[in-house]
Amino acid sequence: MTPRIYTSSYPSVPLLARSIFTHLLSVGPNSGKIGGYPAQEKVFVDAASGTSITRQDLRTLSLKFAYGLKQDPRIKAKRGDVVLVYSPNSLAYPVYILGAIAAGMRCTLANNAYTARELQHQYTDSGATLIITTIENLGAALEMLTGGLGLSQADAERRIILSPKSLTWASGLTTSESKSLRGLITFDQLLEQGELQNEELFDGDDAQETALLCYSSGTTGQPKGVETTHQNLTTATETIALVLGYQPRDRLLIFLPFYHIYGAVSGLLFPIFCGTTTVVMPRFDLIDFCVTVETYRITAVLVVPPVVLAIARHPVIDKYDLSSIWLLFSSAAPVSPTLMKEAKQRLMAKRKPEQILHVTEGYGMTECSPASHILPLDHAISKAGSVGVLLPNYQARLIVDDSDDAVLDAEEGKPGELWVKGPSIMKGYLNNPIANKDSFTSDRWYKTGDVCLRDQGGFYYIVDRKKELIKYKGFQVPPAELEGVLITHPEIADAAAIGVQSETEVTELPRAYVVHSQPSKISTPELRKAFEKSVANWMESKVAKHKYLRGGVVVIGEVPRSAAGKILRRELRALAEMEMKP
Ligand code: 4UV
Repeated sequence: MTPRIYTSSYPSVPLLARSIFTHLLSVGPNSGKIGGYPAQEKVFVDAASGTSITRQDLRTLSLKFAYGLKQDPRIKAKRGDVVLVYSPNSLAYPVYILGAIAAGMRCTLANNAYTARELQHQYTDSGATLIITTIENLGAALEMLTGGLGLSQADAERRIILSPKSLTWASGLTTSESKSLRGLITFDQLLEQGELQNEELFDGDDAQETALLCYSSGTTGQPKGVETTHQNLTTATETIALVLGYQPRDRLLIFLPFYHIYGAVSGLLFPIFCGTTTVVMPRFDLIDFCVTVETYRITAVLVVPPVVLAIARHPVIDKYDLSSIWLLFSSAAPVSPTLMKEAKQRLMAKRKPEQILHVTEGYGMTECSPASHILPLDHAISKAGSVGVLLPNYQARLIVDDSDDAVLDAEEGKPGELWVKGPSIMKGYLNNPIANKDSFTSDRWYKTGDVCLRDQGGFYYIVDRKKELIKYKGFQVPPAELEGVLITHPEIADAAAIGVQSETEVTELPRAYVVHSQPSKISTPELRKAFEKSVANWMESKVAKHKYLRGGVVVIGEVPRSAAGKILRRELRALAEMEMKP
């Protein structure tokens, strides 16, 4: 059968053979400009303190950091070495990424809420040899290196770069802490040693070299290292710019975490490419969000669906002047067209009708660095509910059956699993030939695990998720990871996790079904309830907050499995639906 291949209707962008550092921060022939924009303009601003760094600062600090990484005798970074960033958003975060990349290193970005156990998986799997962390996360990092990996305290300290407490770049250690943690390398020490010269920069044919290693569970299993190359990133900036360019005069607000691909690319790298000033918050808080929009006259915001809900319906919104926003972009999880329209109406209520406001959506995944589809601004109303059209250079197929050798494409207008192909799709999962074989066809189609419809105009609609993933407020919660933790509970014999829809928030909630190892111990409803509650509490000591079992824990007699032992999640979803009916 001839495959039914859909191609982006945008002209293709040329593929570049340069590093993402050069792409964003090269000094132009017209001195005074960096990356094509005035060097002295602010590029990142800390929302709370108002401190900022200019494009020139960002370049200089990154080159100094790169030099320190390469030259410091305690590190001597070599090309391809992996550094793990374990930090909340800050003005220093772009310097970590761009400095490490300028030194030819790969950056793996970890959730700063990870427990030592979760961190250990990413640290060992990525092959990291260094951790950049903050004083708040230092304890978990040291616990992972000493308790988890069994290193001596001195060895553990040598693997940590302590990030600055503030933009004075000092570490924030008290005198006594400095004395007891003598082995730590501090960020400010690395900045003092010199500056990497232009010609030393990693570049040229190395465009296929891995730059970022974010973690994603893909369609199944544990989180895997996604090898995002320099060319993936340079292409992503060029293609997104054609559909959703922010303007140099924009002030973008970012509270999305920089460790997730959405924050890392759309919130950190892409704005540098667009000449935008980005105002950085460490996390979302509705009041802080409103105050920041008002204070900085924010013009563009990247959000996830629960924030669209808050904007649409929370009473506090009326107390603030949010009229500076012209772009509200939602992604990372489904959002209904009704809610998008409500958010728009709410924001328009206090404005003149002629004022421009676009409320639109994009779709993608860590593996696409990050987007494959964006809903163009001029269709945001007429096609509300669609995740948009294919970005430049992308191709798509919708597959109804690939169980045998013969792959069957859906008929026009019918749903199928979305397969995508394009130059911003990851090189592959790090050191994971089995996952790569399962996720890519031999001719490089990537199987997204999302079920999609395409209308005649080329607009795509996500209608279902075939893969195992649970999404809590846009964060990945891999069921296999929850199950792996649950079965280490002394009284749990088997476990399965699914996502259930929250009734009050626009998000899925992780829910676990567990089998008690001695059912006679929970023979009354009271004992069973107490056990379920204790399991939910126990999980809170094991996993990061977004993985808490907010959707509940339910004891069952047996986890439904196929003959091959695969958990039958559809059956559990049907069960949950019945259980949760009012
Ligand atoms: O791997 P991940 O956590 O990645 C993301 C990335 C989101 C994007 C998308 C477009 C951008 O421009 C951008 O900057 C960031 O979320 O999770 C990938 C899975 O999340 C679901 C879907 O199941 C993906 O496979 N998902 C992502 N976007 C949407 C979505 C959406 N708009 N509607 C429904 N599901």
